[in-house]
Amino acid sequence: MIILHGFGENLGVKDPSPMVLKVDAYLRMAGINFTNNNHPSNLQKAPKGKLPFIVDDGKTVADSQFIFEYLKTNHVNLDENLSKEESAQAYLLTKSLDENLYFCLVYSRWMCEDTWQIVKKAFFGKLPPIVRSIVPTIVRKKLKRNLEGQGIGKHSHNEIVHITQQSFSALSNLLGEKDYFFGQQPCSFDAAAYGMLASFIETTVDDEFTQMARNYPNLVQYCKRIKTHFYS
Ligand SMILES: N[C@@H](CCC(=O)N[C@@H](CS)C(=O)NCC(=O)O)C(=O)O
Repeated sequence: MIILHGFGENLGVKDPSPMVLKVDAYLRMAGINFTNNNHPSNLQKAPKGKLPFIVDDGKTVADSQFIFEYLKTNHVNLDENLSKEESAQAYLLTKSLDENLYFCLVYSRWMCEDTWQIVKKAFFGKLPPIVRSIVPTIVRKKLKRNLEGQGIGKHSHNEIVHITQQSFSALSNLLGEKDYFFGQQPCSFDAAAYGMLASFIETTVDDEFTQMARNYPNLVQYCKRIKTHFYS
């Protein structure tokens, strides 16, 4: 039985990490049996210091991309009905969310002052008072450095809003009236897209970034469709 290690429900979503959500979605869409092991302390056990990771009968696989590859080879390949060209597109589109839109989400949660106050309370509010007064600032500084190193953090606020808007607009145009991005059946990119879109659309956070995503009716419907089919 596969055990998916994540942070656990927060900010109104099953997991505040879009990477954990995307693996959770893949497992559900593929109908693979699994259980969740949810706790922020999983981060200390994570082989690469990041979540998600899975353990399957004693074998540990870390990183959502490697997990997808492992699941495709050893369990169910959600992309088996895609052509070679479509598979390539699904891979590159996934990377666009992982390596670009993801960092806009991190910026919105950790760097925008109003949202940061909500996130700080949600992520660190239960820590003992002294730890609570120190740890959030340290983690926030680390993330600021990461965002600058990645590049997104070098842009102005308005430029990051623009980049985010471009991603939502492209996703909305790509999905159009279809049920899933590549047709009638979900593929690996739908798991990745749902993980990322749910982080903006289904969260209780209400800010400029989440409002932007909620302005695309077909993306909102898409999340609802996946929730109904795979999470009820
Ligand atoms: N490339 C990794 C990225 C995973 C990742 O960035 N996880 C974040 C949460 S979304 C994390 O664990 N961050 C904790 C940290 O960096 O300390 C994947 O796709 O799984």
